[in-house]
Amino acid sequence: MARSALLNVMVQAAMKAGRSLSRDFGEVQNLQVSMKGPGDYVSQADRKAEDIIFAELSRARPGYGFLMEERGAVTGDDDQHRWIVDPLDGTTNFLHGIPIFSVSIALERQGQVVAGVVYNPAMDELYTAERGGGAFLNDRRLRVAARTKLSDAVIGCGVPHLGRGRHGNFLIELRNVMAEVSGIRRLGSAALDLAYVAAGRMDGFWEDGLSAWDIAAGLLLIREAGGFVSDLNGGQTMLEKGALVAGNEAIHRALLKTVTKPLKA
Ligand code: 2AM
Ligand code: CA
Repeated sequence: MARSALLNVMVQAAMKAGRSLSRDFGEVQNLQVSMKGPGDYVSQADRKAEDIIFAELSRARPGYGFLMEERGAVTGDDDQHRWIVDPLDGTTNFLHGIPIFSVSIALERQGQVVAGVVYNPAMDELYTAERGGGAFLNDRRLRVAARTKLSDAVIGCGVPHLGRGRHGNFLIELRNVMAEVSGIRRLGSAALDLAYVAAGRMDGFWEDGLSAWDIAAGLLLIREAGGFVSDLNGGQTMLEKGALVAGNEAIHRALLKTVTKPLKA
């Protein structure tokens, strides 16, 4: 599969950061048993991965702006282009030695995501998409799953945790969804959740409380794999509001309706 020069730049950056994360992940597993625990080590791994991506992308495309999880917004001379980067999505998994984490890099051109890369270094799975060019897992073209009934569907979600709001809302959503579907999964990396929907591994996904860097690349993967994504009102504010529902056309429609169904007394 031939990749564009732009996508190559993104893939190189993601894989280089991924190699750094893989080395640190091995060490985190050794630190699990120590008294201090791996917390500080993980923050360092995260920052190191972000520094690698920042250096690689700045060198390849000087002037482009950035939105990064650790650095925040960095404006560049070129106001048409912005990288949206999460160097380590699935930090809690990484910290606990669970190999479900990823690097997520998206490129926005004039406010529209035109390219996206999600890389899981522990499984060496590289997801790529360019607007109009389809979505790929390594060299294989992706297509969202074809199941149309929620009763056959495996649906991913995020679960709010300590210090994050909306616990009550989430319980209502979960109660609505679990009554209708074949299974629910919670991977812990929103970028990978979206990649899994693009790959047809999960039939749909919903989550709230996310940031643009968690989802920018994954949204493009799903669209380029023929899927549908919206916010919880059926609109397109996912990057601004951090809430989304995804699936193929039928699952997206049914899941959106189910997630937002008012709770019966
Ligand atoms: P993170 O690992 O980069 O923090 C899990 O449901 C998803 O929520 C992950 O993609 C996770 O990204 C994201 N998330 C955003 N803010 C978070 C936070 N404060 N704590 C844990 N997960 C968070
Ligand atoms: Ca994240």
